[in-house]
Amino acid sequence: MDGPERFEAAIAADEKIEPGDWMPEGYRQTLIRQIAQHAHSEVIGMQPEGNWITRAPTLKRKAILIAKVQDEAGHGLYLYSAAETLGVSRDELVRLLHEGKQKYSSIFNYPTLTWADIGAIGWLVDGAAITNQVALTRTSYGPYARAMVRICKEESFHQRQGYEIMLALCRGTPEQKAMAQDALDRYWWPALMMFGPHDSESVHSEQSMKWKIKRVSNDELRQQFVDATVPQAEYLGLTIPDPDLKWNPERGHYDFGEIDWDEFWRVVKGDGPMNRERMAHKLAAWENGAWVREAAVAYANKRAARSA
Ligand code: FAQ
Repeated sequence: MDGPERFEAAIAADEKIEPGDWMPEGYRQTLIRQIAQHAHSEVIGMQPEGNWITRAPTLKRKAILIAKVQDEAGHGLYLYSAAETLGVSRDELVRLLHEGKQKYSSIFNYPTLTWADIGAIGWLVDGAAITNQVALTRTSYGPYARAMVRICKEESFHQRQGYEIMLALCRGTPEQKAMAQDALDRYWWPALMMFGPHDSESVHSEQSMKWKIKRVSNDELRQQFVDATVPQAEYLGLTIPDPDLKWNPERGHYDFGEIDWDEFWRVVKGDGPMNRERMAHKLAAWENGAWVREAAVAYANKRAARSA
């Protein structure tokens, strides 16, 4: 079998495509785009939660939050490494992000106004991320699928710590419970937007599903997330801010209202509440860290020269 035939046979047989294998250029480019966007999301995603490290309510909460934020940096690194197996460098991907030519998830363009937002992010944002990423553990590209397995284990802990923050607030004073409700009110719809446009509007889905890069569609994943999350909100005694949310016994799923797609596209195109701040912070961190990168390269060169 030649390269293209072998590729098609491997996809049909649910086998993984590995870095040295022949692959269509479109497959490679789609993976680079998606994995890079995913990696950038993990890195930019450290900002909203990092905002609360100095103000976490107890030492224990602070230690947990620091560990979580560090995990997100680690996820970014696994993902950049997975992308590098496709023939791009991490520096190139970071440059594309900084020039606004690659994206990161819309969700990280919303502010974290109260401590309850840290609970809502763990519960809803990590919850949505896991729903998507569990499906991606079966993606056809080997290095991406393997990165997902490890990331999902960590996201699962993140989701639980967020839910536990919400539980503590909901069992606390009326003011604390109101804070939890307010965080849910602000984060519910942006969390649903994480799954991307409706399948009928999704540019890449059809081809990505054929290549088994995506295994479950945007709308199906969103539905899975809603179905899993509604009972969790009920257990907390919180109300999901959607008057159209209702169990549909015929479908065996919750029906839910329409996302504000104008808001979604505004945020994706750079005009969300925090887009400018997130990128400005990212660029400043990159510039301020230049001396560390230079020192690391100089050290590596010196060691290499010594051992030569
Ligand atoms: N935000 O044709 P589709 C995390 C873009 S989890 C921004 O449907 P596709 C963990 C899309 O790129 C978050 N842009 O695209 C964490 C495309 O534009 P393009 C990251 C979005 O790729 C938790 C256009 O719209 N997870 O970070 C969004 O087939 C807590 C048309 O869309 C992943 O990235 C959006 N929400 O499906 C970290 C998962 N949705 O590229 C810290 C992997 C769509 O042509 C704290 N990615 N767009 O210019 C995926 O599964 C897919 O890429 C989708 C989009 C489902 C996001």
